[in-house]
Amino acid sequence: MAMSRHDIRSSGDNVMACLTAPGVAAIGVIAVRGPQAIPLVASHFRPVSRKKAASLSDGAIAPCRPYDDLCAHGQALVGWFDDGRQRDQVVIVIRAGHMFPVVEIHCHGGPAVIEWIMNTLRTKGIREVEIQDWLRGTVGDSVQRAVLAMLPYALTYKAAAVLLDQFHGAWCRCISQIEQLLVHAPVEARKLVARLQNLIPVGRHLCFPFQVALAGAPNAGKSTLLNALLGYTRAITSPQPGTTRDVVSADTALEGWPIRLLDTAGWRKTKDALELAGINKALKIWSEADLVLWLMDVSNPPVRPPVELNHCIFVLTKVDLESVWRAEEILDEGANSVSVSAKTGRGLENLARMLIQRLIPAAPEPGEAVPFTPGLCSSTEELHAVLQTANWEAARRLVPKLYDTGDRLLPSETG
Ligand SMILES: Nc1nc2c(ncn2[C@@H]2O[C@H](COP(=O)(O)OP(=O)(O)O)[C@@H](O)[C@H]2O)c(=O)[nH]1
Ligand SMILES: [Mg+2]
Repeated sequence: MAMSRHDIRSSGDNVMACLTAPGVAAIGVIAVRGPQAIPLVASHFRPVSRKKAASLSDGAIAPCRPYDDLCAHGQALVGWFDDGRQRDQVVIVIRAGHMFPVVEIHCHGGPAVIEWIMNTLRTKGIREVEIQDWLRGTVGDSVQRAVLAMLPYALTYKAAAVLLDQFHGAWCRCISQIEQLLVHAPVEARKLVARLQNLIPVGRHLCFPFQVALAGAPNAGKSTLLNALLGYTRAITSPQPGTTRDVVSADTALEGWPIRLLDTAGWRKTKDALELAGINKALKIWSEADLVLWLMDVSNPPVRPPVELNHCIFVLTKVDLESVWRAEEILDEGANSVSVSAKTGRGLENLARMLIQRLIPAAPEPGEAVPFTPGLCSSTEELHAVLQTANWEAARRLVPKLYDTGDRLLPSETG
């Protein structure tokens, strides 16, 4: 049972957390922290003598002086975790922590060994805590803590790079600059906050993909385009059936940003109950998506969307076939459109580029500050709105909120 956040902060308890993900793995890491962490772990640790460390496979056990050894901070010690009946080869690493030292037990992975070691430590009164609470006790800087909690969920290398930039100070430097500018040059501060505001779409999709719905009449070419886009990006993750049998989703990356493609039911006027259910589901997905690709088959009479779509690109499909209509006759002037053939691949690169431009009008530069948690995104929006009214005093009062990453760090789907 994990402790509540309140407990870990208010007490000098001995606590532990498994730092590695549950599941099958060669190595697992259990970390213990607290005033008694070293002697409690030491009571189950049998080190290999330094002389014999080279011949670890002998199973040699050194005369036991583990406590002294463990007290030599910063060391890695090779030996066994031993409960008197069973033992596992481990490496113990001691690191200086925030207030208390941290003892890491690097053991064999997989749920069984980890659970056995953690159970043994539980009998010593060491209590398990959630990873976020663990970080609260070991990493002093709240922005760095938030990054560490999110990093395992980063969906692409670019997303991870953005998070690491914030870990290395990009966010805090930017906020302190805004703070200073608000005193001497508030108009400049407003420009910086406007830039942060533009980066919110990126910040909201580091651990959660942009949702792009494929929509249009039956036979418009939706499923074929989905496959072509996945093939084009060469990053197929297995398409999974959605909650209804007519929504298929697949995750991919376009230009390094995480994208979820949603293939929705073909739209047409119908009285068939089953088909209507699929269409109603599709309508909901279109309204919630970050972007809808409305597909129109150029080789058949055009079918326009039945509802107003806020974020939409018109995709003229099957352009390898003879067209029976022309875009300028059908689409409003200024409508975003692109012609593709999923069969020949023509236009796919253009479509991918246009799609990313629409989703991410502003991409961060390396090392740039990005509001990277839901809390920081909403505080940025709030500050941006106040700065638009030129109320500098109110803006100054809001700045401390931009150091608070908030508690909810991940969208519920991944969290
Ligand atoms: N010539 C040609 N045929 C296509 C293209 N894209 C799809 N099709 C064909 O159009 C039909 C319907 O495609 P499909 O992707 O199943 O449409 P959906 O109902 O919108 O998912 C299939 O026979 C596809 O092979 C294309 O770019 N060129
Ligand atoms: Mg289909």
